[in-house]
Amino acid sequence: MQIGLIGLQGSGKTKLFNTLAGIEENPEQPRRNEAQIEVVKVPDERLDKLTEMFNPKKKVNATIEVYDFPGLQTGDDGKVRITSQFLQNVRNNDALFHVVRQFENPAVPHPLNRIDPLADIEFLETEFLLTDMEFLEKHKERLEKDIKKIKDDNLKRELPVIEKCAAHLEEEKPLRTLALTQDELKMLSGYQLLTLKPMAVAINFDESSIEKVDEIVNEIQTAVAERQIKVIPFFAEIEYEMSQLSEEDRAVFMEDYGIRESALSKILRTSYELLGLQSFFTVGEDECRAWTIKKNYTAQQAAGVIHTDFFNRFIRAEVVSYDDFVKYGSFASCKEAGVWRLEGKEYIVNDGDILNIRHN
Ligand SMILES: Nc1nc2c(ncn2[C@@H]2O[C@H](COP(=O)(O)OP(=O)(O)O)[C@@H](O)[C@H]2O)c(=O)[nH]1
Ligand SMILES: [Mg+2]
Repeated sequence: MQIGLIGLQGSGKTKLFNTLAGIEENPEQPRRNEAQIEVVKVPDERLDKLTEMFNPKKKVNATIEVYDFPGLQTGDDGKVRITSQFLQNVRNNDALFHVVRQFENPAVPHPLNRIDPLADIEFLETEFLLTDMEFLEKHKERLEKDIKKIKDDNLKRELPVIEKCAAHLEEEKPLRTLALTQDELKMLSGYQLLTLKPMAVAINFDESSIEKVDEIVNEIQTAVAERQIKVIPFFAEIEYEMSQLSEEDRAVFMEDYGIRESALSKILRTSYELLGLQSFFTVGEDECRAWTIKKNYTAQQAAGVIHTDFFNRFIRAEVVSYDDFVKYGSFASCKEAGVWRLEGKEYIVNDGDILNIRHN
């Protein structure tokens, strides 16, 4: 899974990125303005508990790739430019986090000289909408020409889908709010349409506005709920300082500031929510490991995430839920209690299932 931090320059993306990745900033080094990627471990208390119970040689957390992209800047005309490089960057991500600025910092001017998160959100949403419209218009023309030239049923089937998307955008609605079938989504998947991407907004507050956080977040969430954008607050500067502390000191620090959940935890939780993801576990003396899958995955599909061979040679899955396992303490006790199950390939995996795949 791949998520990208995007937004205007100076909104706090790199600060957030460094916090998520646990990178220590070097004040001597000038800030770079290029894309960076870091593989971030997904913290998981259930995996920690299983590791404690099995004492394996290795613990392997699920991971997520986080991208920090260069911020959008104003050109000579004073307008912010969406560059082709930016669009290229954005297209490869599964979900986007638009970092917008609520903090005041005269030393770092906002590219449009305003502190107005909603206006910043509208700005990028409009740009995305226009980009998709333009793409679909051109694509439709091409499609219509091709349909005349070659008789291809797939092309013919695609045309009404493209038209439906274009009509939705005409109403100024992002494509993520359009009801599309699995089939239709598959047709569109190659085009990497921007407004089809799951989107969250992360509002960067400073310590002086901690009391206003709930009010501002509620207001903005209400304004963008219709567009299926999820809004989360965070505190780039404070949380960066925190990320450099020991775990104990961090807890005290969070308490002092009244921060209930770290930026990392919020970003991950939101990503799982937006993308419809969940975890399952594999356990043993060698390794305890968390895996990320889509919510409706079957046991066979989950097996395929571990290894393609497990998908191809799948026989059955041994299944115990995490809660049952912790309650009974071992596979033997789970069997005795009747909560250990053998499931076939169509079994829909639940969040927190412990799986052992039988294959030939
Ligand atoms: N006061 C304050 N400054 C911040 C905050 N977040 C970022 N900054 C500063 O704003 C500048 C730009 O931040 P950066 O993360 O590089 O922004 P980016 O362009 O979005 O990557 C840096 O000097 C940060 O220290 C914040 O929450 N409060
Ligand atoms: Mg940056």
